[in-house]
Amino acid sequence: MTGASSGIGAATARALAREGYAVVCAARRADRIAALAAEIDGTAVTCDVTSAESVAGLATAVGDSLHVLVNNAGGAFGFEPVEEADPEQWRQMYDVNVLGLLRVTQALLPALRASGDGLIVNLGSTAGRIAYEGGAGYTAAKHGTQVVTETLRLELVGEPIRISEIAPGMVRTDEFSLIRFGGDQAKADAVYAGVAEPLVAEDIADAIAWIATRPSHVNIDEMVLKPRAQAAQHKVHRE
Ligand code: 8X3
Repeated sequence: MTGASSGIGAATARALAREGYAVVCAARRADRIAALAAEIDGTAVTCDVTSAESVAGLATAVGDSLHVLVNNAGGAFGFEPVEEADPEQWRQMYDVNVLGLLRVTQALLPALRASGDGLIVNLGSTAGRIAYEGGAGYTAAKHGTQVVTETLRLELVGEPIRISEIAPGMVRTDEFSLIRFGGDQAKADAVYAGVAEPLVAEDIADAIAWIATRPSHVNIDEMVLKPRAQAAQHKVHRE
């Protein structure tokens, strides 16, 4: 479970623990994952998915066999139109959302294979299905997440590994929008303004736990989740 220190990652770690999994909580913030691991009787591994060395340490900690990999670490940085976008922010988004997934998947595939019944769940987004103004760097990265997931399913067919993508729409978490807007709380809050019930991290965790607990021959290719108030990316009911 990468990105386990907050939001969807932490909620999914809890949901999988409730299903009986021994969860390895991986993230950069050691104090947070230590507390989470203690709470769910899991293991904390400090890991930055943008570092090959750090990911190698995660693979060592995971060991020879792994049933479920959730590639959750990711995020959006910036909201500028293409004309003004910062290439460095785009590089960082590709690094964490796509290359991070690549590094972790490469490192853990042998253990998933060795388990005889592996599952990879990649956290995509509705941003991997559409375009929206100000979102090009993030949508490009999340389209990458989707395509890598599809490619992996083609390349690993015949092996005992299922591959799924979860694509959430509007999910209110403590950090996603705050990070995107560089810590500007007012801008982050405006994303959810008037929306009675955005999805919460537990809704996504619930879906991932459901995917993980289907019988081994059932591959949920992709699941798009949006709150009832969000009919489409730009079509959000606000009261
Ligand atoms: C988050 C969904 O709408 O901010 O992945 O792109 S959105």
